[in-house]
Amino acid sequence: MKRALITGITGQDGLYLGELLTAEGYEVFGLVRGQNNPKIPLVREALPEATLLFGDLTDTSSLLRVLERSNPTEVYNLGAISFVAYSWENASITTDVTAKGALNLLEAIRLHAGNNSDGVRFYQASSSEMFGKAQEVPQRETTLLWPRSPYGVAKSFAHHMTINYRESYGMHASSGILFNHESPRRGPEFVTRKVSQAVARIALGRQDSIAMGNLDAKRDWGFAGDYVRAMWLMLQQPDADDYVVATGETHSIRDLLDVAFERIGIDDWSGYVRYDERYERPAEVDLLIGDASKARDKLGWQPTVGFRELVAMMVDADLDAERAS
Ligand code: NAP
Ligand code: G4F
Repeated sequence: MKRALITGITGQDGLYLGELLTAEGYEVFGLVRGQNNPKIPLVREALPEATLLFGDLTDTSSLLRVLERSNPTEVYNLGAISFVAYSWENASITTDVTAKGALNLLEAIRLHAGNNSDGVRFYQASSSEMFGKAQEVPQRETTLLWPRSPYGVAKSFAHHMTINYRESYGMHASSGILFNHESPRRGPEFVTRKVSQAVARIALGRQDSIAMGNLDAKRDWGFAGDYVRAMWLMLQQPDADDYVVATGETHSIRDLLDVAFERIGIDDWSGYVRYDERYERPAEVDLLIGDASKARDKLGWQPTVGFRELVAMMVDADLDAERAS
């Protein structure tokens, strides 16, 4: 039986990946931090068969203990401080977790696996945020990295360290450069979920308006359930490599508002959206759009959920949740 260790199992992607790997017959282990993590019940409900092990990406000895206990054939490093806006306020902890945490895990795997470091396959959750001030449109695996946030810088370090461990030690270490992916499980701090929750509450008369920052930024948004399949496919390849995972379509925050409000029958949302400069960022990533042709050709991966369907799925899920509360 294949055994997978997932860091970040309490997050959006961790839950979808855990479900996929369980369906594929894996024994799933999840790294959970904190002495009383409030998301544990959520994980136990979604993944009743998974074994949760306590540890933290900033604590290498805890990672070694978790590796010994789980003895995984595949390790997926999804753990990170992942909210870009927060990373300016907390650049040092973002670096400790998102950058150095990946190094801690790579090093722990190398020590744990000894001469058999090729026997533990590793996935690093790299990000399109690394492209930052994008030097090419669309962005692909070879596009120069120009990160614009402490988070982007931290992810760039982890990305290069993953490549370095592959080249230095022959590790089967792959990096997925994933563009934004969303779902009803997305954290409410991210723009898609912030909008879907607010729109659901506006529809039910529970909220008057929504305060937003830059509406002109463009993102390549896909469905998280599709993207975790790409992670898994990368680790099933004979050789490790790096892949862009994206839909190849880009939309502005205005487009997101159009589709979300349309879903509740409102064509003109201007009276419901307030500008609030507190949501502006010190440096913005203006345009992300990915070229996933390598993932399509080598992994046979392609997205199944389009932008409109994704936004409708999120608004509908939040309407159901609001009605039930
Ligand atoms: P998420 O929902 O924010 O989940 C982040 C996870 O990291 C949570 O489980 C969190 O645990 C865990 N974590 C935070 N600090 C940790 C620490 N010190 N030690 C161990 N675990 C820690 O993120 P996501 O959307 O699922 O994304 C998964 C990964 O892909 C992240 O690395 C993210 O940066 C990257 N990524 C995401 C996207 C996207 O659009 N979603 C795109 C590209 C890359 P707690 O629950 O305890 O906080
Ligand atoms: O939803 P966001 O916070 O996501 P962002 O910054 O693109 O980062 C996400 O995707 C990355 C992949 O590219 C991941 F690596 C990262 O972990 C995360 O999952 O913001 C999207 C855009 C930004 O341009 C932001 O300025 O929305 C703009 N925005 C405008 N008003 C807002 C708001 N973002 C948020 N969160 N809240 C607002 O009120």
